This record gives sequence, structure tokens and C-alpha cells, in this order.
Amino acid sequence: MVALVAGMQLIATAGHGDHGKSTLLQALTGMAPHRGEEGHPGGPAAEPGFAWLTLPSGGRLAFIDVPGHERALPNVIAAMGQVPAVLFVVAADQGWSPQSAEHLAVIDAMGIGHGLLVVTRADLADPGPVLAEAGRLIAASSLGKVEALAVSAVSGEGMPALAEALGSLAGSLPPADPSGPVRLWVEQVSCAPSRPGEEGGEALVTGTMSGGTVRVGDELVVTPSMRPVRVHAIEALGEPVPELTGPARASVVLRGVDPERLGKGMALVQPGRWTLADAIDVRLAAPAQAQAAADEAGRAAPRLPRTATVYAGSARTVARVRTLSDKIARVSWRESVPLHVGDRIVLREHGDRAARGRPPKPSDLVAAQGGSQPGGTPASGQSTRGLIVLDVAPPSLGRRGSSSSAAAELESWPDPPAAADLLRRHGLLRASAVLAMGVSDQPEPVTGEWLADPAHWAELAGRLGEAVTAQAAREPLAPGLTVEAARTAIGLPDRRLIDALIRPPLRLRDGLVQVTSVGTVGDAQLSAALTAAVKILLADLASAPFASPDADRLRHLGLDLRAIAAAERAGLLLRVSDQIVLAPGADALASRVLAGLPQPFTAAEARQALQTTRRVAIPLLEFLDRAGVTQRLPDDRRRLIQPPTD
Ligand SMILES: Nc1nc2c(ncn2[C@@H]2O[C@H](COP(=O)(O)OP(=O)(O)OP(=O)(O)O)[C@@H](O)[C@H]2O)c(=O)[nH]1
Ligand SMILES: [Mg+2]
Repeated sequence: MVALVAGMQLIATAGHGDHGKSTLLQALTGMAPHRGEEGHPGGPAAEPGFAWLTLPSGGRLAFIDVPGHERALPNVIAAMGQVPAVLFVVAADQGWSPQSAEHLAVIDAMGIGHGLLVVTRADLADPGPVLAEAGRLIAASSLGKVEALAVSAVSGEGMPALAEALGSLAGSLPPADPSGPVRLWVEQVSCAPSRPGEEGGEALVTGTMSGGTVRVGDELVVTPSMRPVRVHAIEALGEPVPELTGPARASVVLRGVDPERLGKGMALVQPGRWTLADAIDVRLAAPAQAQAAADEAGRAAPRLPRTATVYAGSARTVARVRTLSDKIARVSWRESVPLHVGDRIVLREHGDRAARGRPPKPSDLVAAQGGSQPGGTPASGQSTRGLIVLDVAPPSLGRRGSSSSAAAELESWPDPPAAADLLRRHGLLRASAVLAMGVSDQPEPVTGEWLADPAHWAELAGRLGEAVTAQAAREPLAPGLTVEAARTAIGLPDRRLIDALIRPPLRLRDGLVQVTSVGTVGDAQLSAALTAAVKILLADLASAPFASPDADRLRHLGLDLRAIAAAERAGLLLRVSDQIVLAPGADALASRVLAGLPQPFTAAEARQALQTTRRVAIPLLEFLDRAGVTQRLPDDRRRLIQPPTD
């Protein structure tokens, strides 16, 4: 039966060259660890191999067999970045060796927490001392104390116990997350065999993904160009499969892309699920070994260089490092790399002196292939630093002091940071951007897809209020601030945020943000001239509350329509119609007067009772009708339907 989904657990080997890693895998799996797609075991010494076995549980355990040559270190880092566990091999007759230390430093930098120690070639020497020494060194790394076994791939001694230990290791690994975001780091590219009758470019890409599910027919994008490609076929563990969940190593046939345009260091990613980062803020992972050594020597871990090589997946790039504190740094480079908050990446000092101090060039984003970078292997694992990505779209650091406050803030973040942490830093973020940062657990949006930090949101509401009242003070006659002007005033990226921020005393009317507050606020905002004019008017109305000034009187007082509207907004006047202006509360007074009339009453009776003219009485009655205070009957008489309030 063909497996519908070729799931697998991924483990990388680790250990110095010639210590017996590949031989061990061959003995375990019965297959010579393939080196790449062509699978020639004798292939380039720097390329990792691949082999797998079926566990008694039915699950498959696949091994990325890294080469132990120092030239292969970039490939070792690429492999370690994708696996949850390692099989650490040390030869009984060779003992702990330089690449054992290098590999352990990489494992530690990546924070890998699962593994086995296998002392091989136990037929050639007593494995005891090596088991003890390697066990002690490994225990000081992120692996901690691991199960240790001695084996001989030649005599077969210890192999059954190893198979059993691998089974329980596989069982202890974190379960796959099929709904996770897909990022398949490209390791090898070749032309896919052409099919009769089919046109267009096809590429066969081999790579590793740490999670998510790829299906035949999916559209992915190639980083950094973001060119879309279609998955035409998937092959894993030697079989074609319709879908594949990571962690996995797979070959995919891609449609719509010229193989020439693909290469190691690129990645196939799910659209919208990754941030293409060219600057990140990171926490320096405390190197267990270096830390232990530093504690012993009573000094801090070595400082970061200003330029270094950053390894992320199968990509590596020359990067600028700005140290923000002893725990936090900003790392930037020219090309874009698909990253998430919480990703572990590795930074290494340049071995290449010529590269030191030179600004990174686009061509610096090169595949992590072994040996192509001259002198890329410093002598000590101390120069390998693990970085925990905290922010993949960090704000620019301008002023002096902003770097130390940024560091202080980032130091307080948990690993991995949550949406609330990112929002506290950024204030406002789109939900889609936060998802692309790798954070799917998100708070409710404030509007549309906008997420806001609660404190920042409250501050924005305050700033909007200030912007509107400041404008009202500056231009008392203006009817309010346009939404766009309000957006610009408080520097928001989207007008819809203004709508969401409006709450009393702010209101939105006719596309304008206005303050509805009355009384003293209004007094303070109106110009002295307008306030004086309104006072004169109110003095007139005090003795004859329904004797609205006529047009001439208003003109002489300088009260045009805008001025009257401003005074009304400030609660200083009651505007019955464009021509009729009374004191605030005149409507309540009118209803009390009208309550004294026999019901229903005519307009003439009302005019007499109110001691006013028809010019005022008719609009006032209509105003009261609209306000639901009076009701106009079919015979044009009215009755009071709302009892007067005092
Ligand atoms: N006697 C003996 N020889 C072994 C054993 N395991 C491996 N060897 C030999 O050790 C040599 C190196 O083995 P490999 O498996 O190629 O070592 P490796 O760790 O894969 O080396 P690189 O790929 O270069 O890192 C070969 O000649 C093997 O035959 C063992 O258990 N006993
Ligand atoms: Mg090998």
C-alpha cells in the first residue's frame, strides 16, 4: 500500500569527520546515506546525505547525515536549524575532536534539546573514557544529559539497543503541526524530467521544512523574489506523495519557474505567512558552554563583532550587527530572508579578514554551501552564537538612548514573544502582518484587521481629542476636523482607525470629527469677539426669550451661519432654524408655556402665548415637532405629547 502521507521525524547526525556517522546510518537503515538527489554516496564531501528507517511503531525516522569536515560547517548549521534532535557520534578510538566541539556549539546555538550520544568504533578501543568525556561536554549544552550508547557498526555490537533508543527518542519529539506555516529551505535544484505534451519550466527542488503541510497543487512563493510557483509533485522517502507535513525532507517538482532562477539559500514559503526580513532584533542565546567557561573565568561572554555571517535555514548572509546591550542586538543585511519571531538562527564571526568592515552586498546572500567561503571556519566554537529572533520588522533606532530603551524593552520579552509584546512595541499592527511574523494567537482587532496595544489605543483616543479641540480653538468657526486631517494630525496609517477612535465627547458628522462638549469647553474655544456677540444676544433673549434677533441684528453682531453653528456646538445658542436663534433651553421653556394652553392649540394661540412673532413661532413649532415635543394634527393644530421638563 502506498502511504498517503509520508510523515517522518527528522534527526541530524553530528560529529567529527571519519568518526563513523555514515557507516552507522548504513548499518541502521540498510541504505548508504544518499548525498542529494542523484544520491551518489561518494558525492561532494561537504553535502549532507539522507537515509531513513521505519520504526517498530510504523513511523519513519529520517536522518540528515552531515559531513564532519570543517568545510561543511555551513551545511551542518543549515541541517541543525531544521531538526528537533541529533545523533551525536564520537569514535571510541578518536575521542572528542575539533568538529565534535564545533557541531556541539551549533547544536547549542540552535537550542536543540533532544539527542543521543553514540560512541562508535567500539571494536577499536574502549568506549568508556569517550562516553564519559563526550557525555560531560554534551550535558553542558542545550541537549543536557542524553542517553549514551557504545556501538560497533562493524561487529553490530550495541546496534539493537541503539535502534530501541532511537525509537524512544522519536517518540519523545514534539508532534508535527500540520497547520503550521510552510518554509522549505532550498538545498538542491535541478531540471525536472520533462513530460510529453507539457510545456513550461519545471524545477526539481530538494529541501527541508520544519513544519506545515505542502500539497500537490499548492501555490508557494520563492524568496526573496516572491515569485509564485505551483507544486506539481512531491516526493518524500523515495515515494511520490500527495501531501507532506514537516518536519520533512522532500523533493518537489515546481511549475512556472526556470530552474536557473532557483538556488540554495532561497526558500519556498506559504504566501502571507512569513515576513521577509532585512533587519531583525535578536536575543543572544546564552551559550551553555561559553557561559560555563565565562562563569568559571569570571568574565562575560565574548562581544559580538560588527559584521558577521548570519545563517538562517540554507541561507547565509553577511550582516551588520549593532549591539544594543549584552543580551540584545539588531542585525541587518541587504537581501530579505523569510523569518518568524521565535526563529533560531546562527551568527558567526568572519574568518575572512578581507570581509571585515566591508558593507554587505546583495551578492552576499549566498547559499550555505561548504567550502565556498574562504576561511569560513574559525578555530573555536566560541564564535558560533545562537540568536533568538524577537522582532522581524523592528522600528528604526534613531536617537541616542533609543537603543538602550529598546534593549531594556526587548530583554523583558518572553521566548517566543506574543502578539501583546509586539503590539506594545509597535502600537498598531495589521493582523496579517502579525500572522506573517509567526504569531497566530492574536487579540480582537479594534477595526478591520487592525490590532492595537490597549495603552497605545487609549493614548491615540486622547490625541485625537486634543487634535480636534486644538483645531476648534485655532479656528472657532470651522465645523470640525476632516477624518483625513485627523488621521494626519495623529499620524495614523488608515482613516478607519479614526472612525474607531471616535467616542463622546467626539462625534462624526458629515465626514467631520467634532467636539460635542458644551459649556465651559465651548467658552474657552470661541474667540473673544464671538463670545461677546453671543453674550449680547443672550442678554436680549433674557427678557424676551422668543424674540429671536432678525437677520440684520445677527449681521451687525457678526454672527453668520458658521459663527452660529460654532456657538451652537459650544452649547451657547439654540439654533431653531438658519434664521432663528434662541438661548439654550428656550425649547424646554416653550414646552412649559404650551403646556398651559388648552390642547390641541393653533399656531396663532401658540404665538400669542409665547409672546413672539409668526416669523419665530412657526419654525419653533416645527422644531418642537421634529424634537417630538409637539405633534401636528391633520387640521394643523398641535398638541403637546411630551410633558415639559423643568
Ligand atoms: N572498525 C570500525 N570501523 C568503522 C566503524 N564505523 C565506521 N568505521 C570506519 O570509519 C571510517 C569512517 O567512517 P564514516 O562512516 O565514513 O565516517 P563519517 O563520520 O561519516 O565521516 P564524514 O562523512 O567524513 O564526516 C570508515 O573507514 C568506516 O569503515 C566501526 O564501528 N568499527
Ligand atoms: Mg559521512
